[in-house]
Amino acid sequence: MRIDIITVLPELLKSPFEASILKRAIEKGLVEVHMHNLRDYTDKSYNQVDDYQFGGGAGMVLMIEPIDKCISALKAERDYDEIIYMTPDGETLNQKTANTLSLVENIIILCGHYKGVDQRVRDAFITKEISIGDYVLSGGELAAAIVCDSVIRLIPGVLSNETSALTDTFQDNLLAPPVYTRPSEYKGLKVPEVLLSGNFPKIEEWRENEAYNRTKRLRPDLLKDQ
Ligand code: 6GU
Repeated sequence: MRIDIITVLPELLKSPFEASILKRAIEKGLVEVHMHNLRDYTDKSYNQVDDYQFGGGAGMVLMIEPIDKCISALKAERDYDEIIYMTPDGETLNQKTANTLSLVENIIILCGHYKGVDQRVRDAFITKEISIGDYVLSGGELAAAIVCDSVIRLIPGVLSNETSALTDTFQDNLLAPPVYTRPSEYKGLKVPEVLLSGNFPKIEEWRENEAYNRTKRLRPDLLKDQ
């Protein structure tokens, strides 16, 4: 998979790709992530990429021309499955979207900033608009990093234990069951007996039960979605 991220703040998007699972996925060649600074695609003085909005109102708007130049340059090199715009009024990211995106070859992610982008960018170039929740961030960069993390870890071969993504919270619309590690007793706090029993069918049954009960208690809305 190849991900091209268009941003006015590439420095905000460095560190998430320089540690742990995302770093390893890149090193293994399972994903390529390329940052494009929008300011490299403007001919205006002071590398201007934004301007006041028509009709008046507070806040700057990212202009269509540099975005068009950047997207066109990328599209001239390869086909893209999705051109995503990060925006608080997009569809809320969930596990299903992450699963779907993990199966495609090439995506562009455009990060909004200030008041966002000229609406004509959204109308003419964007195929999918994603939000990460009902609150406002100062830009789409951190949200883009979250989309990348949720997608890249699902690419086959990225997680060392291939089955571990299958038991994540939200797969099958269930929260994950509780997990424990050594010691089996700490200051009187005990690990559930069944997990120490070695009876694997019984352990599986216990986990399914716990996952269901936890979901019912903490996120009953997930059970209604089925
Ligand atoms: Cl994608 N962008 C911004 N600026 N704020 C957000 C968001 C995105 N998702 C939730 N809040």
